[in-house]
Amino acid sequence: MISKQLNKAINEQINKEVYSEYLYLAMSGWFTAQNLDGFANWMMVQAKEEHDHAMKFFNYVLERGGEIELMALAKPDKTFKNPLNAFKMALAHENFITKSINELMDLAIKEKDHAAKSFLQWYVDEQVEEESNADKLVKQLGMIKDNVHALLMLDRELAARVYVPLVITAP
Ligand code: OFO
Repeated sequence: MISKQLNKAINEQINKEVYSEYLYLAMSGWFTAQNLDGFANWMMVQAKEEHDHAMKFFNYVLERGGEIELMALAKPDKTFKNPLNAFKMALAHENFITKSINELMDLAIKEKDHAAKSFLQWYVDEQVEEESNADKLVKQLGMIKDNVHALLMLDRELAARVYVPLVITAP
């Protein structure tokens, strides 16, 4: 059984993951409005992955005999200065999520909850990829600057990203 403290912290993390979904959905909508459909696709795939991250936590809480308590969602921005600015925000957000996952892991270690540690390791590893993906795009957009041709080439590349659903064990 999961401790009350870890249960509460994971419920808060579910909110952060659903907010991530919300944020990337907002960015996807904005990119579509800018006629950058590849960027919009990348963000839409990201939003779906965030939903999976939330659901993986959701099922885990129930599997460990805990209680789900959903919290109010914050409102993400609806417009972004430019593509680089949007990806800088995405990277900053992923850095924040990594910190939050690490704090969950610290708590599981403190509580000697080995099952939670094993479960959380997936998120620790996932965050390496999350930060790296956003960081790469921040760097590429930094190189592109105002070069519209290069921006459209990157847009084509990002159109190829495909959503692969996460296999989540039901409680
Ligand atoms: Fe769930 O990893 Fe991004 O936020």
